[in-house]
Amino acid sequence: MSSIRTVSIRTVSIRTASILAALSLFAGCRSSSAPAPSASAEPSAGARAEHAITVDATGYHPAAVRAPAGKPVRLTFTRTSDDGCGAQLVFPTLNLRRDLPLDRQVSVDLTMPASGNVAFTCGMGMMKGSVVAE
Ligand SMILES: [Cu+2]
Repeated sequence: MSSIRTVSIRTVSIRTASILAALSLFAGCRSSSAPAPSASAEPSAGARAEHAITVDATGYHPAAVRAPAGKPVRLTFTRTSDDGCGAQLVFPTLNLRRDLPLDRQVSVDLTMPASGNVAFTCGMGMMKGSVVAE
C-alpha cells in the first residue's frame, strides 16, 4: 500500500519537474536568442520535417537523417546517458552550440541548404551526425 503511494507521488513530481523544465527551457530560448520572428511567419509549420535524435555514450541515433533541400527542419535531441561527451551539441557550419541537459528534449530549428548536408558534433567534435539535404 505505502509503496504504491510512493510510486504515484514520484510520477507526479517527475511530471511536474518535466513541465517546469520545459517551461524554463522555453523561456531561456526566448531571452537568449535574437528577437523571435512573428508567429504568423510559418503558416505551413505542420509540414516541416522533424526528426528525433537520441544521444548516448556511443553517438547520435540515428546519426544521419534526411530533410528536404532548402526547407526548414526541426531536430529534437534527447541525451539519455551521462557517459560520453554529448552534453554539448555543435553545428560547426551554423556557428550554433546548444547544451543538452540529461533526459530533456532540445529542439534545433534550421533551414536546409540547397544541397549537401549539415553536420553536427559533440562539444569536442568526436561524435558526429548529419542532416542530408534531399
Ligand atoms: Cu566529444
